[in-house]
Amino acid sequence: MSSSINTNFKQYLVSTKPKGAAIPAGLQDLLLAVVNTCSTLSHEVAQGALIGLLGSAGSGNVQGEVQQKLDIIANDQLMDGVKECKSLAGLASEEMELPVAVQGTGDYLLLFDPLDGSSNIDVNVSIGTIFSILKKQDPSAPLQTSDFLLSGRHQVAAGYVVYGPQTTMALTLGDGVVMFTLNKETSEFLLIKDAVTISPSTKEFAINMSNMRHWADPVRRYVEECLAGTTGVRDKDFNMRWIASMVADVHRVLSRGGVFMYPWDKRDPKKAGKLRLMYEANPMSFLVEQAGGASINGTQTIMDLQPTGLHERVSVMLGSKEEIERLKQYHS
Ligand code: AHM
Ligand code: MG
Repeated sequence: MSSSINTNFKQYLVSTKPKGAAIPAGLQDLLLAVVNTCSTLSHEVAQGALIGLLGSAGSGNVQGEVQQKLDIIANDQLMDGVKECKSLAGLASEEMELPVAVQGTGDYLLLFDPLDGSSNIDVNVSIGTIFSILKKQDPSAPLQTSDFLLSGRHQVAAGYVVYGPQTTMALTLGDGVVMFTLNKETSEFLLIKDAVTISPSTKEFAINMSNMRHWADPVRRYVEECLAGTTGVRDKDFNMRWIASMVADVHRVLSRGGVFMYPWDKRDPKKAGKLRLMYEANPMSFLVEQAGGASINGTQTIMDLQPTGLHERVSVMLGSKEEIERLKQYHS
């Protein structure tokens, strides 16, 4: 990749050659449609109460979670923004029970969490959109749910847009990670970082500590050792952060290293975790791996998991490689 800082997103798509090959025109179209929609969403998120966007929608989604107005608005806008894309065969969203066929004969499948960090919308804390793109194995066959059930290794692109003090996108096309920031005056995403890398070691971790009593022993051991700092086996003091928007927590990990965990816990032993494999864990794992980090569910690499359902949940531990290796060792 050889794009210069301030290249806009469209210029980047045309000029970059991941693994030496130009990005197929159909994939460029789809990425542009997603990113243009996120630009519109960013302007709306910034208006919040002024345009009546805050508060609950009074409905629930397929996961039994209460939907916020913005969850539904973001979902509808993303569907609308990509529906004319000729290269898109179908899409699936965290907010909808079933996938939707789009052109029927396109090559690509789009999965998204339209508005990640829903609990932060009304308190003006960073939220975001996460997306993952797969190649449909048989473009001519009618769309089925099973078309989407491919491991994370099949992703051809993944990214997120975080709506924070700045609106910033991280993207991978399988050859490193780049970041763009939205110029709100021109509505253009401009390249700000090429070759994003996560340092292998860190002194920062992120987990919802209020769940501590429910954790499995390896997670408890890991966090207790971090908390012991220089008085314990780690012999260094750790800092803790928890934004409760995966998109913002992972953005911090990509920006300055760290570990992010939302592990399986004992509250509901049958539930694999809180986060969704297809809409959250896979795209974030692709970004993290491409930036030199690692991502596991405790014992297995997330991107190697064979999905069994569109809305499947998974235990997630991702970030700086040395820490993830340590967590894996504690689980073995
Ligand atoms: P959402 O997609 O409904 O917003 O839920 C996922 C979010 C993640 O962004 C975040 O890591 C987690 O839920 C926060 O959970 P908690 O409220 O337990 O801290
Ligand atoms: Mg989410």
